[in-house]
Amino acid sequence: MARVRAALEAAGLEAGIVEMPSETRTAQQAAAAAGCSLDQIVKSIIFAGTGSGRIFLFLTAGGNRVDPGRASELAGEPLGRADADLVRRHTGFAIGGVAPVGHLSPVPSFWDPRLNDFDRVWAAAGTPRHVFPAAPDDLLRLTGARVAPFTA
Ligand code: 5CA
Repeated sequence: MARVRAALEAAGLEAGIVEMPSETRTAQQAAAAAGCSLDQIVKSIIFAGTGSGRIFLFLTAGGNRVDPGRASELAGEPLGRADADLVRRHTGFAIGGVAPVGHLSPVPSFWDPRLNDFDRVWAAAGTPRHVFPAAPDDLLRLTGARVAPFTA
């Protein structure tokens, strides 16, 4: 959570990280806790190159799913879902709390345009209980993600 706060503050964004009284491990739980629609939750889904082991971050609206074929095309190599160990090693976060920012090292990222349909979205802040709100454009800029459709 400290790395997420630092990343937000370094970008001049208000780090409005909220600890929820219930778990926010899934997008459904996060939406219920934040009182927003499912698609307003930014899922941070990590895929890895099946050969290279390189990782990629897909910032996905809560109700959408990453299409592995489209994701692989964007990455330029075949991708598969990263396992829990790989996710933790690269991001420093455990699945269920992976944040869009504050990773241990920079990761090439892609942005689901569905997220731009909202004034405000919510993302995990590094734990399965902490989330933060942001304007989609602010978060998009901060992640440096490429806007591209990659959902099924
Ligand atoms: N805190 C919530 C809302 S932001 C959250 O992190 N949601 S999430 O969608 O970004 O992260 C949970 C996702 O992790 C699940 O949708 C699932 O796609 C993925 N996941 C869950 N278990 C595993 C696993 N064992 N290996 C790889 N990915 C997993």
